[in-house]
Amino acid sequence: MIKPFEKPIYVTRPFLPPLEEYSKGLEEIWENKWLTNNGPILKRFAQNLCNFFETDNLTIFNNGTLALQIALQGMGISGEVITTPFTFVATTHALFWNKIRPVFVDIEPDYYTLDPDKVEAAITPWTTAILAVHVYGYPCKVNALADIARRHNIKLIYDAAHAFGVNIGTKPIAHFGDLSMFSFHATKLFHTLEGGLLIFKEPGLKETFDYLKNFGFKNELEVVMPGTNAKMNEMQALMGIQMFKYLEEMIEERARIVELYRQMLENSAGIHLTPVMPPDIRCNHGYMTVEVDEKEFGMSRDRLYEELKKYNVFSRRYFYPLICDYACYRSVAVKDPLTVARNVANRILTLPIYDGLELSSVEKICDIIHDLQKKVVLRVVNKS
Ligand code: T4K
Repeated sequence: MIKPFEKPIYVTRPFLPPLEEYSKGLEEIWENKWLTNNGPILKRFAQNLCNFFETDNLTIFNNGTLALQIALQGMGISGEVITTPFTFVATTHALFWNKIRPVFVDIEPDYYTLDPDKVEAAITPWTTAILAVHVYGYPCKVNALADIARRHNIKLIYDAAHAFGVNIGTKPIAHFGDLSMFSFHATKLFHTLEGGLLIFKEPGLKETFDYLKNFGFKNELEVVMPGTNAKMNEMQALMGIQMFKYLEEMIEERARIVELYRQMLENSAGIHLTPVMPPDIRCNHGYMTVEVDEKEFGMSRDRLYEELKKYNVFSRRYFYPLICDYACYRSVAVKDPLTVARNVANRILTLPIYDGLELSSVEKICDIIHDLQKKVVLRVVNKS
């Protein structure tokens, strides 16, 4: 009989630097009395990001959603955009806020990213861009998508909210496509409490994005476009600077957690793991996903999700339902049957993974999953 965890085990917990370290950094803010509006700490954080991504073509925001909205607006994207229904709802909201029609197409079954064949089939004269998502930090099929975008002369935009620290070969994932958006929300591997980042190919976009995030101000007297307020403040930027120090360590710790989950779950009937990533991909292990096959496992994903709660384990069904099934998007016409996306959304479960999650807790979560399955099998045997 496995006892529930004494304290809740959430799907994620934010990493926090030692309190003394963050407090020390706060002293500078108290000294400066400069809290937001492109302060000195934000400028330093921006420089750190430029070094990390080896580009000057970036700008920082107060969250990823506004960053993506501003990206679409600043790039003049309009008409139809081909995108995935298997993502966090903010991806589609950013299109909606720009009065762009989302065209949902299916994903591929291994890593749940847009299926390039489906993308190509959905292009119409109104298509202006592809908005693909490196969901869970699993890279999209970047070469195939780039080829489609080039041949059809449309933009390729990545929602890379989950993909900070992911490399393809020797290149950071932001190197691919016309633009990438990263989220620095508290639930992300690399966070600034809340925050977002755009990295782009076209250097001229920086000025536009910087205007758009600061009300459109060019200087004290000139407003050159109807912008909004999407600026990051100094306390967020301070967190970002301090996160860099721990990034490698965090990714390594998560890799150990993923390895243990994989070892313990790989032979479990009805629990399907994503294939191991090709060796040229450097993962960030932001999420730990499994698919639950109801017939093989003996219990539905939803039931497993509920049963785990009884043990104080709070997994999540990222990303269920599909975006096109939310009330606010049901009126969007969807031509693709979305067969893979529907199947995955009904089976996917994201298990706890975060800095500080003990390996013994991971073992226990896997033991609970095995135990729940044994109980179902026993019940079936006893009935027959
Ligand atoms: N695109 C994609 C693909 C995204 O996934 C997201 C955000 C965006 C765009 C938009 O980026 P942002 O505008 O957020 O920068 C969470 C996050 O709020 C959201 O940022 C994230 N994706 C999404 C996948 O997950 P919820 O509603 O599931 O979060 P919540 O509050 O239920 O938190 C999950 C668990 O994390 C909690 O059970 C406990 C733990 N937690 C959470 C917070 C906020 C903590 O321990 N401490 C905390 O401060 O959406």
